[in-house]
Amino acid sequence: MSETVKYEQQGNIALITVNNPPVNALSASVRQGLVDAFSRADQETAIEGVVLACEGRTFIAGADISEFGKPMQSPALPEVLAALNAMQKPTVAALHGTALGGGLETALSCHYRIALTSAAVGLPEVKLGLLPGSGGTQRLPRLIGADKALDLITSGRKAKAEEAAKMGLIDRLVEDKLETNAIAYARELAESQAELRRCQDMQVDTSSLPTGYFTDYKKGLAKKMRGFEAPLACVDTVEYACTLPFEQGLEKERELFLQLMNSTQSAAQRHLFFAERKAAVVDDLPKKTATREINKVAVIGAGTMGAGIAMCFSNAGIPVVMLELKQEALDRGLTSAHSYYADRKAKGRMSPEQADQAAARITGTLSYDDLGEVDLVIEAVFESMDIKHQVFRELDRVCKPGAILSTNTSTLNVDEIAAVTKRPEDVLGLHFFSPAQVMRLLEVVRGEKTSDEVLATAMQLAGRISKVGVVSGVCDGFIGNRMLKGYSREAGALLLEGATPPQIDKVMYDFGMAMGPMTMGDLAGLDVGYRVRQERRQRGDDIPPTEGAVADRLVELGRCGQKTGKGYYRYEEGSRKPIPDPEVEEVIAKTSAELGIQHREISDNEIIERLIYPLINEAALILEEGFAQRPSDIDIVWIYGYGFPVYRGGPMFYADTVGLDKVLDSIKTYQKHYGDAWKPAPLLEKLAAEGKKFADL
Ligand code: 3H9
Repeated sequence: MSETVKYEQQGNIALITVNNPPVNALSASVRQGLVDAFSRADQETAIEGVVLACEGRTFIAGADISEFGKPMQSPALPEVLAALNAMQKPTVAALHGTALGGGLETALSCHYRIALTSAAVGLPEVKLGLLPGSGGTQRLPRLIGADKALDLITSGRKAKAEEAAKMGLIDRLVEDKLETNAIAYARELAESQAELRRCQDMQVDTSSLPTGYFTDYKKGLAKKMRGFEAPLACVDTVEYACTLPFEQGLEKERELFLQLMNSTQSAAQRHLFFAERKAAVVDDLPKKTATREINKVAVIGAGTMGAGIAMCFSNAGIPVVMLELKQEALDRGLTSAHSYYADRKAKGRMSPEQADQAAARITGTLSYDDLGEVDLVIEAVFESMDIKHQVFRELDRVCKPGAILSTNTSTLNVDEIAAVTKRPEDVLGLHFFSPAQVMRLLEVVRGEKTSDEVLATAMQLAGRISKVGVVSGVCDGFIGNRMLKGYSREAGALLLEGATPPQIDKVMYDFGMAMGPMTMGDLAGLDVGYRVRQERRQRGDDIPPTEGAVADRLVELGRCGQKTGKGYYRYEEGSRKPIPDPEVEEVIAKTSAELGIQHREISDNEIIERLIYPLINEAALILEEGFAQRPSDIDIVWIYGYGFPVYRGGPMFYADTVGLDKVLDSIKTYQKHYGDAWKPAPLLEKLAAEGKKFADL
């Protein structure tokens, strides 16, 4: 029999067990093993009922994603499930862990389902740019109704066993002894000659669905999941379940599934699934590197960032003390954290008990001497090397040996910060993105002297606080902000050449960015960049007159962005809605004239290339210089830190889909017009010349 599927006889019941670690994915050998086992159970006369269970940590967690995009080995999952569905003896799926995707579809093809109360179920295909492709879209609505099925299928969320039982998805819940209970259940069904309950024989009750239900559902999703193809296709398939006979619905599902499987969006989302997991691996870190225990954390600075960081730890159940020098500032930070939890409680996102406990885990102090017992410190004070030095000297004085000292700096040199301590091996950067309690990225900046143990602890900690940690070396701006520079530079240049803020923003929004660069500037505050440029000028840096030219003029007019009610746009009192402002157009026209730049028509395509290609070029330099481990890490940084569209897979994946030769050609054209800011990265030239992709690295 198959190595991954075991067949045992337990009296009159056949126990079929899948064992394909780590998550019992439905790889080719499992599919073949299942078909053989079903056929044997059906043929053996002594067998009166069948239990399908899994070994290890979970019931089947889905199709084997690593097989996608390659020629599919027979039997395909729909064939396996057709065989299961046709069985003439009662079949019971025994669920533990997470029954996901093809795993849940397998369970839905059994006649009955029993689960541990700790189990969860879901159809997460939509998160991979797909839809459930083995009957899930046709069986689930028949079993639990169209509205509940639509919610599960289009969100991809997991439902706990209890909720699933209430929906009618699970027939019986047990606390423990799953296998024994499942066998008893199958025996009971056999003895009572229970009906062989097949979802396909059921009808979806559509009587309570309002007219236009599916059209409206799609409209809502198109807004919520802007640009994604799969959620809309999911709705179509559920509609087929309501309107077509089962077999025809299955055919439609298959058709749409294969279309999505071959789409760039799904390839991008599958790439990100593996990229996210790969990011956790630090290639040169020995597997068995020890980690340190982190049970108590301190955050220095209780500003917006500091308070957000404190919430991240508190949310993970880790007590945090925030330090400020003045009571007033400390109170502001504590109030902002505590009102965040009050809000979560009011909106029902957290139970009153959870919210109160989380708020109570965040405390404050005015004295460094209170930090003697903390295991980790994150400094989040003003971006000035002098101030950081003062903070780290204090930390070095008060923190216990073995405490990890980290900085949230986004611009300063982590090695220089570490150098003022007597323990640079315990220092690293932990760069959170604003709002820290929301954004999933954590750049883990590995200093020259950061120890393996400290780095491994930080990467583990990222997971604990629900972030995706990506390792970056120490370079100006690390991975994300270093790339952002070219993006911002070109956005400013495009304005001078005749593009308007709404035009640039719309093109980038339609490209899929969370927001365009001008809206982002207004949100972050234009004065931030202004101050940096002023400082650089004072230091004698050679800044081209075009760099930040429009933004600087706007700041000088008191237009600092949303906080002053005016920036690239104007904002009505209490509103965040950007309204185009003729005054800005005048400023742009005047600035262009002063700099001798003629306005011209600028195409949408040029806007995309001028903003996105510098990201790609800079990323190639970062890779070449060894500041990022791999292209997929860079994709993760831009997806989770900068709102790059998920369905484009990140800038590196996007570059691969465009073709590196095409990207390089455009970069060379811009180099001719705009000079060496557009100098192609040697790595990009090399890959393009060899006809390769970033994915080949
Ligand atoms: C589908 O089913 C399509 C069907 O409708 C139709 C077909 C015709 N395949 O996440 P973890 C690997 S689409 C291959 O770190 P956790 C993962 O890469 C599928 N590999 O563990 C990792 O490998 P490594 C629908 C998979 O405990 C290791 O397992 N299903 C798959 O934090 C451990 O994973 C899904 O989308 C897979 N399906 O979480 C479920 N799943 O160690 C996707 C995992 O080398 N999976 N791996 O890095 C998950 O959501 C989580 O992995 C799970 C466990 C919750 C199961």
